Amino acid sequence: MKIGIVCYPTYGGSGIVATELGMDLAEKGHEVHFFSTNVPARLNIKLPNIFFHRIHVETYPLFQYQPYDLALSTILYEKVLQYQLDLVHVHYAIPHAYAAYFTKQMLAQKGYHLPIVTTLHGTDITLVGKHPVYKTAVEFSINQSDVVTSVSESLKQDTLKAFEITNDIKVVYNFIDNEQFLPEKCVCCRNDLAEPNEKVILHTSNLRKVKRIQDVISAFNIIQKTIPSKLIIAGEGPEWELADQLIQEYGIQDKVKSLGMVSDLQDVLKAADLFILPSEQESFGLAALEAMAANVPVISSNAGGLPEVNIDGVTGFVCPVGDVEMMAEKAIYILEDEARLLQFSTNAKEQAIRFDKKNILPQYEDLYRKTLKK
Ligand code: GMT
Repeated sequence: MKIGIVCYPTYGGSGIVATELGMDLAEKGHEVHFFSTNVPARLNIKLPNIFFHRIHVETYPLFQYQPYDLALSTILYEKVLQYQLDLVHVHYAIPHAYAAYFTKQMLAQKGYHLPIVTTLHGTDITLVGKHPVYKTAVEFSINQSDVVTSVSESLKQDTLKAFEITNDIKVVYNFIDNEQFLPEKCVCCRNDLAEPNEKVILHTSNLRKVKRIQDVISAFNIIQKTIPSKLIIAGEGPEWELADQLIQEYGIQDKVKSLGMVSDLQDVLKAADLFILPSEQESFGLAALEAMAANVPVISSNAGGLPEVNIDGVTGFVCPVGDVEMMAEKAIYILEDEARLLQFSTNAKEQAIRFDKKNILPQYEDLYRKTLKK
């Protein structure tokens, strides 16, 4: 098939999922055309079967906000015709599903049928999409898509609650390539991060408010009083200053290391003993799945789709949002006993294998094929 993929190029989860999906489809022999404002963070455009089309948004001083969706509709229209694409798969509804709908209409004028697949990723529904200023248009574009998928059952239910949906929503979980996570611990990296007798507790995110980075610090402050440990934070974002202030207040600056944006995240994951993700909202929690693929158990909140990924008492623990005492207590329970830690880490890996790309990719391919038959 010839598939167009529209995504944001940043380190956000939706861009990562779209990129990994596109590269895997290309490896399977499909022709994949990426549309984004920049080359997506993890995209290797040198790979065969991969094309990249930049969405160039022309700036004009009259506009306070530049019309990104018009630029996207236009380039989609041109490239679909030029390369005779079979379908377009948009990641993150806003405004991608809306722009794709207009491309579809423009192409229909030429007698060209373009199926649109829309994947809902989370904040396009739970934070931004249901806001009254966007709701009607988001609802319309979801209902006009030929196929709609959501990355968890929880997100599907949130979508059905927030909008009047007339379309079927298929749950297609996010996935991981377990082959990228070799079982050996990355010893060199681990030695850089902590002393041999210390445990490595990891948090990775874009440090936005929704990630509740203050809960990561507060839970770690309790944990480190019982378990010799280091907290490693990978990622950058607007809440870092607040987190840093809290670290100073607790006086734990020598036990916390911020790595900023990390390109070799797999090595850091492999060096970790425990992953912590206390988010306020999380439709899936791709970061938690990446940790599990590296044999790392997870302490998470119970927000959104996290309980579908992190199985309470098996791959880690699921705690109420904001309950840092419980998060610390469960973390200590896992870390204080080596045999227990090994059991949780084995369970985490088994769960990651259930979400392997081999199991998830064919689901997208089946959906694509069905759109072509419509
Ligand atoms: O909010 C983010 O972390 C980024 C956001 C995105 O759309 O780029 O992530 C969402 O999509 C990811 C991939 O499907 C999910 O794993 C994240 O849970 C989800 N984030 C939220 O729902 C807050």
